[in-house]
Parts: sequence; structure tokens; C-alpha cells
Amino acid sequence: MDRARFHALLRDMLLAREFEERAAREYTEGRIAGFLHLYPGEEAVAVGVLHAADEADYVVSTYREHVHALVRGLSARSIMSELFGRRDGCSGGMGGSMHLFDRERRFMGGYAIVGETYPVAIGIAYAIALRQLPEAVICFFGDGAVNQGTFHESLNMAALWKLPVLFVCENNRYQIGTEIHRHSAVSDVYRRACAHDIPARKVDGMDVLAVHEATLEALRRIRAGTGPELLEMKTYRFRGHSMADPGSYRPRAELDAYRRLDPLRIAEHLAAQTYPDQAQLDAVGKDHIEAFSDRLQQQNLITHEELDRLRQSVQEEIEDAVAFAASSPEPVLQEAWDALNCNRNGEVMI
Ligand SMILES: Cc1ncc(C[n+]2csc(CCOP(=O)(O)OP(=O)(O)O)c2C)c(N)n1
Ligand SMILES: [Mg+2]
Repeated sequence: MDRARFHALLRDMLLAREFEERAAREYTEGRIAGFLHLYPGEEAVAVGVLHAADEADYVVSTYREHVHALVRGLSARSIMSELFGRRDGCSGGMGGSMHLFDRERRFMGGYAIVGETYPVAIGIAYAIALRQLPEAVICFFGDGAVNQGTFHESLNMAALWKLPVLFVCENNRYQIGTEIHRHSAVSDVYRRACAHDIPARKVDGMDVLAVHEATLEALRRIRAGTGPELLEMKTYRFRGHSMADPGSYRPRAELDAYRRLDPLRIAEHLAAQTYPDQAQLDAVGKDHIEAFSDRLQQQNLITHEELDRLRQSVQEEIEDAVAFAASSPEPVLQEAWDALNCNRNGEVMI
């Protein structure tokens, strides 16, 4: 992987963090309404996975999808405008935070219903398979979505018909306030795929290079027609479930440890599914974005000046996005009606 590629991964992680932290501020100040589910802590997953995707691949996501959309190439302006409920938003200001959509970039939506992404993904994959195209669908879902009936129904159909889907579980260990071992008899999500003979593995979701590498390999096979695969990304969210959730059910020590632990240690630690011990707490590292930028500096893949410029440019991009969203007009009622009837001619959507 070359220098430019590393910089692109780092830039998108920095942009993601800046976007989400700014959205939190705008929400607190009352410029964003409704629910707002943020992604800080999980950046390495979206960035590693989506940098491995081709333009022709489709992406289906959840309600925690701003960063997936951003990395997929939707502009910060169009996403921020959507969060603000403005006409220049990617869904015309009528979807809001959980319903980002961009057909041109094959970003086939954020979905608010837990477990809703799988059937949408396999529907698209079925269309690809019928046409025998070298394309894939990336289907994101959370650890809290694996006990929905749609999970096994969709995995079964995908395996049976060898559909080109990459199922990506963002296992941040929590379904709102419920930790995975309290709601799942088998808390290693990847092991569930064997019921359908789907190749699956777990990946350190705090390490962007590990995520990227695993995704590249899986997508290469999937596009060649070998059938679906599943990757379980072990990750962690630094904030509460949504802006309405202070996240007080998590011990402070756990949160601090995840913020600080070196990403390589995290993989080991998560596999054990235990709270961090004192030794881990004492091993003060950095969060994964800082750890990755440190690694790049040590390997002479980025200089301090270049890093400063990256930080500066993402701040400017987000500042610009907020100013743009704030000045975008609100949608009017007629537009809602037009959107409801947008496919009245039975147009083929994919
Ligand atoms: C069918 C359904 N049931 C319940 C909810 C309420 N709900 C919203 S998010 C969520 C937790 C999902 O957790 P997870 O899949 O782990 O995703 P994360 O929020 O951790 O990214 C629940 C239960 C919902 N949106 N849809
Ligand atoms: Mg979760």
C-alpha cells in the first residue's frame, strides 16, 4: 500500500470523527432534531471496509450511517444538510439522520429498523446474480441485529443462491444498553454463519489496515461468484447509543480503557469478552486514529506537517458543510408528495 493510500485512510477517519463531533454539537444547540446515532470509536470499520469497495458495489447500512455515507463519497455538505432537514440534503431534507440515500453512489440507504438491512441487501444481490455482474453488496449491521429473524432467513437465502453479499457486523458489544453476552447465547457473531456454510471470521475493527485487508480479500472472492461471506468487526463506540443516551450503563473504566488501548491489544482483549484489568488500564496508548497516525509517522509515511494539513483540511470541510446546511432552504410540502410518487413509472432502480 502506498503513501497516498495511507493518507486517504487517515484523512477519512479524521473527517469522520470531525463530522460526528460537530453533529453532536449542532444537535445540542438545537439545529438537528430527532434521533442522532454517532460513530466515534468505530471509524476504522467504515473506512477500512469502504476503501476496499469498488464504485460498482452497493452499500446498505443502518441508522448509524453518516460515516458510511461520507466514506462512500456523499459530500459532507449533503449529509449535514440532511441532518439539518434541509432541501440540499441527500434525501431532500425529508429523511434525516437515519435515512441517508444516494443512488448514484450506490449507497442504498440507512435503515432505522434493526435487521432491515439484510433483506434489502439480498434483494439487490439477487438482481446482480441474475445479471451475472462482477459486483457485490456490502451489508452493515450491528451485534444487536443478529437475533432478528431476518438474519438467518437472509443468510440462508444468500448461501443457497450464492448471492454476492459481504455481511459486515459492527460488533461494538452493545445493543443500546444491553451487552452482547446478555442477549446472545453465542456472542461470537462470526460463528453463527457456519449454520449456513458461509465463510466468516472476526477482525480487529480498531485496526484500519486489518479491516481493509480482510475486506479486500473477501470482496475479491465474492465478486468472482463464490457466494456470501461474513466479517465480524470487533469495535467499540465511545459515545452513548444516541444523543439521548448518556451511556451510564458502561463502567467508566471500560470506556477509558477502550479509548486508550493500543489497537493490537484490543483484539486480544475483546476476544476474551471481559472488562479490562488494571494492567490494561495502565497501558495508556492512544485511540485508533491517533495510533494509526503514530504508526504512519514512525514508518515515515506521513510527516507532522502533512498530518497538520490533513487535520486543517477536514476542519475546513466540516465548517463549510455546516455553513452550507444552515443556509440551505427547508423543503416544502409539495416536495414530500413528489418524493412519495417518485417511482410511479415503475422505473428499474438497480
Ligand atoms: C425491529 C426493531 N426493534 C427495536 C428497535 C429499537 N432499537 C434501535 S437501535 C437498537 C439497538 C441495535 O443495536 P446494534 O444492532 O448493536 O447496533 P448499534 O446501535 O450498536 O450500532 C434497538 C433495539 C428498532 N429500531 N427496530
Ligand atoms: Mg451494537
